[in-house]
Amino acid sequence: MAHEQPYQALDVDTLAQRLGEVEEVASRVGGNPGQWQIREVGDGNLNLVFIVSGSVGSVVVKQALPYVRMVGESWPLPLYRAHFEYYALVRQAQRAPGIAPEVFYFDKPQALIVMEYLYPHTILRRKLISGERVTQLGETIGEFCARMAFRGSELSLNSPEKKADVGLFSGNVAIPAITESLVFTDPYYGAEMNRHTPELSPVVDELRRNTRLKAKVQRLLMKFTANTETMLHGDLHSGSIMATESDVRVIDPEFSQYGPMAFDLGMAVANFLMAYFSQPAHRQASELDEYQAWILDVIEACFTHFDAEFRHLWQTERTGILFPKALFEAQGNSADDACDALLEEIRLDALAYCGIEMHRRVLSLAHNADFEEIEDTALRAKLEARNVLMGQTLIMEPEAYCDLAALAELAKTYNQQEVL
Ligand code: SR1
Ligand code: MG
Repeated sequence: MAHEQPYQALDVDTLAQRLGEVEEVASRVGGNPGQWQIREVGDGNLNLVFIVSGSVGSVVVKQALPYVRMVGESWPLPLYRAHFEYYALVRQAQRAPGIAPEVFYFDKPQALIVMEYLYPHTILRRKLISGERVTQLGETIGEFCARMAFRGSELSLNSPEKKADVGLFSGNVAIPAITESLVFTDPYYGAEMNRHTPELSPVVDELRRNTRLKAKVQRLLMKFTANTETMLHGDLHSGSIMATESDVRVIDPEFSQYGPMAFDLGMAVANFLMAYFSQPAHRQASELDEYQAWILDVIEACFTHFDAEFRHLWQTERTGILFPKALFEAQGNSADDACDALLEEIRLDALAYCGIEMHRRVLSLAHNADFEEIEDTALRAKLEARNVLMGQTLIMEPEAYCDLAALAELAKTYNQQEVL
């Protein structure tokens, strides 16, 4: 059996033989494993991903590699990250049912997870680059973030259970370290693995001279490292979302950790904004305005549905030690103002995390295809500059853009700005 063997990376030639006897896999794929069609489709930064198809159906097999795939063996990365991805998938299924792929089989020593093949879903980032619309995109992501934020916190969970889970996830030390450096620190100085579009240099140099900005980002990093409010997805970019025209799913929670409630929301919105700013390179003038307006609607829906779902859960599922009903409703006091104040704080932090994610995707190691696929580097730099400057504004003065109309206006203003 595969799980009794020492770790070995799978490949298209060995997968059927190694997983063909695993009942949970064989029954879902069907037929003779020797005749399974197997494709390696991993285009992410870290892992192997196979689609395995047979006479009954298809599954996805995801296996961690003991190093960072996009860099190579010179950057080792512990296999145990797959355990945490599995734990996160199980918790997502409980806390926000129907969004994460269903897990069929997990093999800890092999660091592999066999899960639902999402079809005909495709990666959201590709859809946004090619100008497709997805119904209920912002609504679904906003609700997902709210459910995960609320139900993974001590607003809802019982305290011993939540504290034990924080203890469990604190074993995942390698993965947060990547976020701490690549997201929060490297963009703001000439770190070794950084790269950016050469023509963007004047904007980058100025950004890196902004000491107040760096200090603000480090304060947010303090919050990120010290605050274990809820279980995060941890890497909620548009490559971690798959969709059809009308169905939205969230994949790849291997960067999961306990952290601030605002983080996933901010990261998702940043990726919508990067899609927005990159559009002039991907759309004909005739469809550009309408498509960009749609992306701004997605962002608004994401925030408003986060708030609406969070308020709903506040009313209906507030069973933890935080803001107990005994202290409010049972005393004849409404807890609504307390909820509003918390939501305002979450939005402020989400806007600042959003700004940081907008920076790291053009200044640090792992870039977004939205900008990266723009071949004309002068045009790419011009669009990236708008994105970088809006990110800076969001980090420096998030209070000015809590109002969603003001946020949309800010994006439109930068979208018109000739920076380079
Ligand atoms: C070395 S890993 C680089 C990035 O890929 C993942 O998707 C995360 O976003 C991480 O920061
Ligand atoms: Mg990923």
